[in-house]
Amino acid sequence: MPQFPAVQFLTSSWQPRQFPPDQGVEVAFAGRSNAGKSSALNAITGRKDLARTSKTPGRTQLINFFALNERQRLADLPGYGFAKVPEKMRAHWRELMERYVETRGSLGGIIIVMDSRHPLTEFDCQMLEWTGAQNVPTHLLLTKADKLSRGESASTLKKVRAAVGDAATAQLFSAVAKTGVDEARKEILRMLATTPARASETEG
Ligand SMILES: Nc1nc2c(ncn2[C@@H]2O[C@H](COP(=O)(O)OP(=O)(O)O)[C@@H](O)[C@H]2O)c(=O)[nH]1
Ligand SMILES: [Mg+2]
Repeated sequence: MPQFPAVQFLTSSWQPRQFPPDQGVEVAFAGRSNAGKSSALNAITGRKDLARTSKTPGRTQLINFFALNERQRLADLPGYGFAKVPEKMRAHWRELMERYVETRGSLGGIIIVMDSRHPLTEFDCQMLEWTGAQNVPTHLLLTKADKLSRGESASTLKKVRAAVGDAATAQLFSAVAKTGVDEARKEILRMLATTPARASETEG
């Protein structure tokens, strides 16, 4: 399995003006709370505790940025879909995410992490709407695939691919069984090697 380049924590941002400079290229991870986003990030980067896994979802409303080098970053977007969170926090989440996807010129792609047993929730579809509207390349990780039989996971992948069409690519993944890690790394590195379509507008 090829190694992923070493990543370093950069900063946490509660609002857009705290984001690191909008230069180079960034790949962001999104996902409903508890989908397995932190576990996926850790498996992909090969770091046990890069992103904290949690049993109390929806507490963090920050975007965490990690640097691979001076030009390439990963962003861990706050989880969404938390039923017990106050409306005020939900509104903050919505505004932060929408602003991020709409204005981040260095955004080279988004990975949407979904529990393969419950794919394409309302929140995933909202993300797909934002990335589609901004033409941000989108890749879906159907994680916790170890919880499904081979047949079930194959049919889930087929259904999800049919549902999203050209809007996103999709793959099966498991942080526990470490399946799909190579495929995910390749996709992320491919996104990080691009020049985001909107980058030229913000960079000299
Ligand atoms: N079986 C299985 N459990 C997983 C997998 N990924 C995450 N989990 C579990 O799902 C729960 C939520 O995971 P976490 O990574 O914190 O999700 P996040 O809220 O999306 O960041 C935790 O109990 C994890 O141990 C996986 O691939 N397989
Ligand atoms: Mg998490």
